[in-house]
Amino acid sequence: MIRRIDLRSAATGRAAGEPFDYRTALPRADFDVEAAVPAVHAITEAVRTGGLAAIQEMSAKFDGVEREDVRVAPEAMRRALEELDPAIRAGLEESIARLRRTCENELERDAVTDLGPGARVTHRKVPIDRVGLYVPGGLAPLVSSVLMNVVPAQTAGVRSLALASPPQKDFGGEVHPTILAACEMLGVEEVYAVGGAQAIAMFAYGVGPCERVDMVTGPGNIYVVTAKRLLKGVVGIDSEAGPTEIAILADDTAQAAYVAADLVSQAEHDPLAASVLVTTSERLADEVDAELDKQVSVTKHQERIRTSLGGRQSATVLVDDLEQGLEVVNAYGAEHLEIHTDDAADVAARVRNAGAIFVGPHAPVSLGDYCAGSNHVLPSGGCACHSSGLSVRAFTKSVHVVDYSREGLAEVADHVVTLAEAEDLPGHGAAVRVRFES
Ligand code: HSO
Ligand code: ZN
Repeated sequence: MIRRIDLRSAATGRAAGEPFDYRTALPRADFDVEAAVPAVHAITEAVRTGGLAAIQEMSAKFDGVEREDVRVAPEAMRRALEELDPAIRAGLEESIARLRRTCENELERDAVTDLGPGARVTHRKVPIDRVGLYVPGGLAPLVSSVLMNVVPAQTAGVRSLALASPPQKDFGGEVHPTILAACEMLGVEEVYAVGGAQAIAMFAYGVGPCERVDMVTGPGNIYVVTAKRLLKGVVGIDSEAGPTEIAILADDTAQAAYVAADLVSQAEHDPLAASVLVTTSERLADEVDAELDKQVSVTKHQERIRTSLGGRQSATVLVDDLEQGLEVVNAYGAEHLEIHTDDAADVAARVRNAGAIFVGPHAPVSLGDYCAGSNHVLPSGGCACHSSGLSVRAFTKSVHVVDYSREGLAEVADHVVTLAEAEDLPGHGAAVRVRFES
């Protein structure tokens, strides 16, 4: 079901330490944002010029829903929470409580640096004023993504939060009730029944009842991701989250049944999802193959799981040793990386590139998806090599505050004048000198 790539030196003829292009050996799924640009540009432009009427037209066309008022009424939100299954509520509460604890602990203080008498620079942390959160719809709406966006935003101190999610035909044109219930639990009052690229444009331009936001966050399909790319600049964005990915680095101490279950768990999201096992053990690779056959045949979303595991983006990769395994996973930069090895914590400490790292046999990605206290909105498509997942920091910006007295300025005045002259910008130097002319 899953293809095998043998990168051991006996197979490649490559000596240890010789450079190798692991990124080419491990291709990503086709998630062609460029190809979606013309269609998405037409949508965002229609929203910019046509306003609310354009959004309503698109909801009718794409979601089969006609709504006069795109904002969800407070009664609908209250009702959704009243009718929420108590077990789901308990799960959401636990998830929120754990996330809050990690978020509060991650809050960064202002950094104050005294550089001499009367010379102080403060790196002040400031929450973003207004944020728009996008939550995808569909038959299984990702209610957990509401928490993953809202909790760090609230902890960061974001003053104004709006949320958009597609109107659901099956729920009378309303946003999915579980999403509404989660919003009500979290105190998010401004919710729009608007989906897709049109929701991102509504946030970016401020359309109809929705005032423009400063930043848009949250996952979405190719149209949502493309809209975020097109509108970046008009509005801030978190990351361009593509199809989900799991990589597992394992040696022969790993349990095949756990490894297979975790590969299946992320393949369940999307036919384009990537599941990659990197292992030093051929025996484990064979056992995982057998487990995958067994587990996939009894799982619910078999069709998309088979497509995902059988796709070019998924593979079992054989490596000589953990050294090479680490080279592979660092080059790949998976959204989620599990470590199933002896001394898993030591191995994990040597990983530089991953959206989130799950250490040992009892930290499956699905724990992180719901209840670990970590965030599940993570960089995919190799972006973990330069970007981070969502956290309090994503909802915070910083500003340098420069606070110098006459004495502090005097200390560096000559240097400023010299450097300004070196750049042939004498006006810059003069702006300092004028302060010392009697
Ligand atoms: N694994 C997904 C998040 C998610 N899983 C939501 C279940 N619900 C991307 O990190
Ligand atoms: Zn998941």
